[in-house]
Amino acid sequence: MVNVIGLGYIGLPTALMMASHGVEVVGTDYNKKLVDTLNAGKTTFKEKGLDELFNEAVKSGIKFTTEYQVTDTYIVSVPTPYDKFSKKVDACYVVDAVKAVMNVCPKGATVVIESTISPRTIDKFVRPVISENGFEIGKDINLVHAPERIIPGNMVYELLHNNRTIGADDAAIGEKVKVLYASFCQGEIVVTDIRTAEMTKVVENTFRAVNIAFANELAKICRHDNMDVYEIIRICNMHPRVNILQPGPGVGGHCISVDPWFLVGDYPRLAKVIDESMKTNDGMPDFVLERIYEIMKENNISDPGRVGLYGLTYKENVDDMRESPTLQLLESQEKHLAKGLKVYDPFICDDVVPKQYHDLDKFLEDIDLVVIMVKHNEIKENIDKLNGKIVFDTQNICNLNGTYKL
Ligand code: SAJ
Repeated sequence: MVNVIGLGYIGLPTALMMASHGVEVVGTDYNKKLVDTLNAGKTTFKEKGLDELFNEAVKSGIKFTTEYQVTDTYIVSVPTPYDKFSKKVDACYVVDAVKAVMNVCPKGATVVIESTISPRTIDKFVRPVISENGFEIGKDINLVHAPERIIPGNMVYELLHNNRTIGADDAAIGEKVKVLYASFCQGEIVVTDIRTAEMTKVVENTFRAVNIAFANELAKICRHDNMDVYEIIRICNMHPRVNILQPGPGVGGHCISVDPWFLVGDYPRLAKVIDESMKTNDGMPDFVLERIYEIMKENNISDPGRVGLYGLTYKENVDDMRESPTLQLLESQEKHLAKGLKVYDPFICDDVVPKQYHDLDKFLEDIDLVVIMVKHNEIKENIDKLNGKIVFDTQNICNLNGTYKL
């Protein structure tokens, strides 16, 4: 039986996927409310295909509990936030989970860490916990790092099809864990050592952060001299060895906006390009805010209440607001200008969106300037409703005449 610890954005789909492929799975989370919701037959976040997968897993007998199980395999998928000051990974949740596992696990158990961690986190924080509990690593407890790679919005497909990395001290244990993941994963599964696995995960997200920063910097350069960044990128990308990403209002989520800081925190004198890239991306919400002020001025809008931000999530078609550029912009706005920008997001129904704006038409009625922050399908399908509005499109999806771009 596999005990999956942490039933969040990664742990839940992983547990469901294994269960629906014939693995006996018990999911454990210390959040009783979350466990109760799952036991009541409901998923805890919106994701394409997740409800169907959930139903299959339940049929196959998956169980959810707050208790850690006595078993031979544990998969730890708890959050790893970073410390905003030191820029280093905060492994406290991983450490707590491994401590709790040590209290119940029998000798011979394998502990797989799925959470994203920076290189050496296992050496510095996880190995000591195991030793302190009187276990000998490699003899009593086997340690593995199997970082996840799935993208919110397409998690179910990517869980099935992405290649994966498994880092283990002992290749034979790596191969054993590979068989477990191969129960559902159709991609190639590479077995390597733990430090390499730790590093590859962070490097993958850093690669993307640096490339997004490059696109964002181009957007700023082009704005400064009135050039069309999108057309320039489109043409450059026709070169066989050039593939520039798209500029945007900032980088959100818990991965690309976070993981690269681990490298800056650990190697401050070496990670220069990464440091600058992260600062560039972090500066984008302020850049957008400045553009909003310029556009307001140009159009004689003095009341921020006549300006509406479309989209609160960190990217399109998900309900996840973590580190979202819109939230960063709103925070910044509160510092610089009177509050008052209106917000709307079809995926967000809590108090962040005033009740009257649970509907796109009502939101649009009350504003003159629409700022497209997120390219949800909803807005793409309703672009003609923006006719007659002043539009600032940070996502390059609106071709109405006079649309302002980044
Ligand atoms: N973004 C841009 N321009 C682009 C692409 C993205 O501004 O051209 C922005 C998005 O709007 C968003 C942010 O970047 O705010 C990140 O979005 P994303 O879709 O690129 O990635 P995440 O954070 O949802 O998921 C990433 C993925 N990593 C990589 O693509 C290397 C995913 O595979 C990882 O599993 C995930 O991080 C993770 O958990 O580490």
